[in-house]
Amino acid sequence: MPFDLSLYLVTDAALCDAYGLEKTVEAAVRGGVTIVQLRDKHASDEQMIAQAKRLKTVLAGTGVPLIINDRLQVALESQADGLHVGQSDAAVEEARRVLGEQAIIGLSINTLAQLQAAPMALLDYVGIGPVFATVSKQDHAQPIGFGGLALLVKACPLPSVAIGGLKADHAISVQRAGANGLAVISAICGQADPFQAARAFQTAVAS
Ligand code: TZP
Ligand code: MG
Repeated sequence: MPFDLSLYLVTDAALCDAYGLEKTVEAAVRGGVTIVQLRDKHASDEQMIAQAKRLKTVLAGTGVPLIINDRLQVALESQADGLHVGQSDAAVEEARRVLGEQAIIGLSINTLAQLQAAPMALLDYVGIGPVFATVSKQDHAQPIGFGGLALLVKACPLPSVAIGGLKADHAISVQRAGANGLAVISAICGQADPFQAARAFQTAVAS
């Protein structure tokens, strides 16, 4: 499946409470989200597989891929489009072997050493950050700012998406740093109107 990193929504079930996950994702995609990652640190694998299947129904026909955070088995059993792993998650090698050539596989990167150690040939994209400190990820690594982002993007042979504390106003700085897109949790999921929130990002990304 072809993918577009320009506006990457990462979900948080608690923040999507007001409308529920499916309605929030549906609105965000209507607003311009180009790729969706199901991320849930609390659900069981079974719960997450069921949620992924519901999101696949929401995304059917939109061309927006569904990526699963961390859990290889969930990605496999839900037949999601791909998997995103962090530095301490399932090995990229195993993910590629199990999910196959067609899967979209992404890896989180915070430092040049991590970038240099990444198995680029097995990956489709990297997530770079956090750009800013954020409450959406409790154990996040040291924020890198736009300067750090630019350095890592420059050293990265793959498409990249910036993450961490990003708002629509940051689109210009992310683009100047050379990243292909912005990944966002709270500035879309946690908003009273996720459609308008996504729309604001899309407008900023496109201008
Ligand atoms: N990885 C690095 S920062 C982050 C993740 C999953 C959370 C980003 O959330 P927000 O609300 O967009 O700052
Ligand atoms: Mg992880």
